[in-house]
Amino acid sequence: MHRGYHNLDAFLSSRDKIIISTHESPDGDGLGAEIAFNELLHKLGKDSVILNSDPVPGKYTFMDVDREIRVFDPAHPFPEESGRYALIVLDTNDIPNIGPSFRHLHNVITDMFIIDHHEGGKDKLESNFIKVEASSASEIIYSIFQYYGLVPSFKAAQALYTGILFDTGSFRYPKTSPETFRIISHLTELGAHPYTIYERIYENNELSSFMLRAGILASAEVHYGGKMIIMRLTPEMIRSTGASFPEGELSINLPLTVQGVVASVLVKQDIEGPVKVSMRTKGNLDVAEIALVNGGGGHKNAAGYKSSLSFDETWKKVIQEIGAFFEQDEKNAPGS
Ligand SMILES: [Mn+2]
Repeated sequence: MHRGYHNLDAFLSSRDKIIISTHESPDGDGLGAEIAFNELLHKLGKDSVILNSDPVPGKYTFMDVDREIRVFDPAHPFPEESGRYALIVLDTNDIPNIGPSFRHLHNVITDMFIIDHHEGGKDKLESNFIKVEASSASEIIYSIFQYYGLVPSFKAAQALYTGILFDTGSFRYPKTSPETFRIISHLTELGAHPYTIYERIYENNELSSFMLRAGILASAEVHYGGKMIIMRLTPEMIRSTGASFPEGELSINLPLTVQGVVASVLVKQDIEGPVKVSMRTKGNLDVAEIALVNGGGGHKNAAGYKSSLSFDETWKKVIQEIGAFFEQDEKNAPGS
């Protein structure tokens, strides 16, 4: 059995007040895992609350049936006496990635535990619950229900289904396993409705979001003989369309649908905040290394980091960094 179960059990055994959080710009997996985990903690008799740095994007509000996801507000600390709470972080092990709420909380919380499926947390494996083979944080949360002999309610089943659907790219990405389908089968039996959830997430876009994506796609530049496509998401694009930053971030997946493209890069910046780089690849092109060197994290085929350079400098640098991999690849190719 994965050591994460014992670690979590030991952590929970001496803590009754818990804040649950996830990364900033929360996605279907982070949010789904939070809603289900909050239910699980309540079933275990804990006093738990969900507190995020950013609001729930509109298309995910259907999951938050009881409006239990709170957004951090520096003027109104929540929960009161947050200093008596432990923090459990879901779907990231890159702690600054939790965002503004953490800069407040880390001074007051008693301690912290991580439940995650991303790479890059090697120093945290021993004492947390990090399972990089899992398709999603939601898949891990489902397994924790099983560990405690608990059954998710309809609300939690729908949240976990959404998390797994999102993080597997609708059951297509490499970590989609037979176990993923067993879990999905059970969640469907518990009432999660595949078409309803699909419609909510993928056929529910605002026109502003569509126009933002149109702008991002129009910014595409092709490099290295068609092996890489790089695009931009700028504060100006967000302002002029009225769409939100997370809605633009999803565009990164489109270049990989093109024949021969093995690397997709999105250089992005919200109206406020740092320049960020997201990278998606196919095959052996390991972008987790590039992310780690730059202080970020992620998986071999999906990683990112925050840049300390300007937008244009970051753009040039990441093109070179990806190019270095192609050069290395050619050197290693047989017969050369
Ligand atoms: Mn995830």
